[in-house]
Parts: sequence; structure tokens; C-alpha cells
Amino acid sequence: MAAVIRPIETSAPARHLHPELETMPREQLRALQLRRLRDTIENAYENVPTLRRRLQSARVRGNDLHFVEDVARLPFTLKSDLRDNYPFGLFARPVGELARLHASSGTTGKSTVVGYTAQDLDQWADLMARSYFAAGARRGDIVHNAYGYGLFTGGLGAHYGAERLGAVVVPVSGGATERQVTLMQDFGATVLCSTPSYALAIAEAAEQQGIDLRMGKLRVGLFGAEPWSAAMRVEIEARLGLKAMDVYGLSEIMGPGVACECECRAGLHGWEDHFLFEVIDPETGAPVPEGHAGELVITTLTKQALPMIRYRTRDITRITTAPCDCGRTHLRILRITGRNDDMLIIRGVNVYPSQVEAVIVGRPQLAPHYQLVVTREGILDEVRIEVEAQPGVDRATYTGMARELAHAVKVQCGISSAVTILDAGSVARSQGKAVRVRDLRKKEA
Ligand code: DLL
Repeated sequence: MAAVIRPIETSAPARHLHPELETMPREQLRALQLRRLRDTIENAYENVPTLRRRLQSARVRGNDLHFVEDVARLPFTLKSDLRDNYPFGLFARPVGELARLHASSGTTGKSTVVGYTAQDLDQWADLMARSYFAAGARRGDIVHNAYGYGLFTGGLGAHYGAERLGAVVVPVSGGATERQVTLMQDFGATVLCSTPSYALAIAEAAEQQGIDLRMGKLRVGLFGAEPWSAAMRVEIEARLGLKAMDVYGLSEIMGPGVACECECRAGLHGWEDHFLFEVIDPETGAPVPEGHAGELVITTLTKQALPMIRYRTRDITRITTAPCDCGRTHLRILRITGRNDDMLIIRGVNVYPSQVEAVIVGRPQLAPHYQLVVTREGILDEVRIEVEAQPGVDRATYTGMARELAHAVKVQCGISSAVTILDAGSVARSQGKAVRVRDLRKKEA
């Protein structure tokens, strides 16, 4: 199936939405970051008792910071800090002065709540608009927004960013997948926003209805909110006929639009005028050299309601400050391999679900729908890969396919696994973030 990819440029010839900000010389950007970092520390010190106590113990105030690198003197903030201060304990503004709250679903009890002032929302819309533009969306585009609306930041974040860009938003949210296909066709969607796994579910629903979305007007997809492999990108582009771009963000820091790919697709530009990015060794907390993998740590530089100091994202990635061909000077985060929490250790070998995905996706007889089932045998973790066959594949060939996949996973990821091939349609389709791992260890413990 050859992808029909339309040119990314439309009416506007410009390459940057905010040229003076996106192409600012790095020294100037660093100076701006330092000023804003100091202000952020003061905002936290003055208005958040928990953070004030921490800054006092670290003996740091804003004016003690002379270089951006001095950020390493500041204490980390963890997700558990948000839970421990539930619901509003880390807010730097009284809740009555805020304009919006979002929250995560909280699988382990209390959810994490994040708040925004009107100015925070304004900045978020700006940064998301910047992200759309970098990805190739333009004023006048029809943005089919299938990110979930509600407490999740995806829906409203992508919505207001598209409006700020001057695009036309179709606020469908996730779910009712067959109807999504109809609306995309009837309204002539040119941009699709969804998780990568939901983009595939939409592609599948279209194919089942005999509709070829590649013949429609889709041009660009902004996909994020979950890890996805390069192989998944190829698959999505082939089935939807669009250019699939990676967008990153997290509620604790803002929501979608913290970083986004440009047309060069050589990493996601992290918007450094509003965020300070570090990569640390997750074990020791020490900074790792540029280009080395580690945990992404983000400090907000302009957030009023919820200033975050050195927030440990748990996301594993690498960073480069090398110049990008697009002319943007903001650093690039390389594709997020996965979350620290999702890393599996199978007989001493570390593996992320997205690495297994890269082996599965694109194999002719397999569908890109899978789950990893983790169990414990004695003291060792074991993994079973459950993956669907393409529709129409003869069941008699399942055993051979399973053997072949187990071998490929062993060679490419270094882990031994059991593989179960399932009939087409057996793995639950996501409407938002896909559940890639079924962890049966906790139940057994
Ligand atoms: O997922 C915000 C978002 C919405 C981003 C829509 C992009 C598009 P949370 O629900 O707080 O916020 O989840 C944040 O999702 O720490 C990563 O682990 C993961 N994540 C987000 N974007 C990507 C991406 C939204 N492009 C968590 N690649 C983050 C890999 C991603 N993982």
C-alpha cells in the first residue's frame, strides 16, 4: 500500500509562526531562560509553602541563580508531590483566581490535579498553535480533533491551539469511531489529532466501511500522548495518507504542545522560552551529557498557577541542541522511547513496549494491535506477546508466525518471549491512550 502524501506547505510560505521566538540565538534564549527561571523560583517561594520549605533547605532563592545550569541546585518535584498535596496544595494562586482545572485519572488512588490562570491558558494556546505550525498545519485547515475532551488535557489543548492558529476545529473527541470516518470525509478534514493508536483504529474503521481515507484531504496528523515507534509512523502514513508528526506534552507541565516535530522530523523542538529541559540519570539524578539517554526533567518558566521545578517526567529520551535545518534554535527531544514505569526487565534485559512494537508493526501477516502480558515465574519476569493476525490469515499458519516473531524479538530486543497469535479484532481498540502492557505480577504478589 503506497502512501499518498501531499505536500506539507499550503498557502503560508513562512516556516515559523513566531519567527523571533523560534529562531532566537541560543545565548539570548539562555539569558531569557535565566530571567524567567529566577521569576519562577520567586513565584514558588512566595506562593507555595511546600516549595518554599524545600528552597529554604536547599538555600536557594531566584537571585542565587547565575547560570541556567544552576538549576541543578534546585530540588526535584515528583508526581507523588502532586498527589501528596492533593488537590490544590502546589498551586501558586488561590483556586478562585484560576480559569481551569484538569486532572489525570489516577490509577493508584488520588488523581493529580493541575490548574491554569487565564494567562497560562493563553500561553498554552500559543504554544500549541506554534506546534501545529511546526508540524505543517496552517490557518484554514480543518482540524479533526479526536483527542478526548474532558479532564484529559489532549482535547482542549489541541482545540484551543487550533483556534489560535486560525484553523477550523471539529471537536469530536474519542469514540464512535465509524462516525469519525464519516465526519472526516464529509467535513473534508485536512489535519487529524489523536493518539497514534486511535489513528490506527480510525484507519481500520474506514477500511471496514470500504472508505479509502487516503483519497480524502488529510495532509497532516499530530499524534502523541503515548509512545509510538518509527514503524508505527510508517503504518499510519500508509493507511491514512498523511504526514504523521509527533507532539509531546504532559499535564503537570501544561498539556500537549510542550514539544513538537517540525517538517525535518529530526526530533521534537522543545519550546525553550517557556520550559527548561534537562536529561538526568534516573538512578543518581545527575545530569547526563547531551545526546545520552536519560529521564527528561522539565522546569516551567512562565506558568503562574502551577510553577513546576525540575519535574521528573519518568520519560526516557535524548536531547540535542545542534542546529536544525528548519532554522529553529530550540533544542530537540528525540522520540520518547517509553516511560521508566513501563520498562520491563526480562531476565536482566531492559525493554520498552515500543521496541517490541517496532518488531511487530509492518510484518505482513500481523496487524499492529498487540499487548504484552507480564507474569512472574519464581523470581523472574516473563512476557507473552499477544498480537493479532491480519484479517483472512489462515489459522494453520499461526504457530509458524508465532515462532518467527519470537525469534525476531529475541534478535532485535534481546528478550525471550512467548507469542500468541490472535484472530483479527481480538485486542481491544483504544479510544485514547492504548494499554500496551497487562501486568499480572501485581495480582500474583
Ligand atoms: O498525554 C498530553 C498530550 C496530549 C500530549 C495529546 C500529546 C498529545 P498526560 O495524560 O499527562 O498528558 O500524559 C503525559 O504521556 O509523560 C508521556 O509518558 C506520554 N506522552 C505524551 N506525549 C508523548 C509522545 C498528555 N509524543 C505522558 N511520545 C508523558 C511518547 C508521550 N509519549
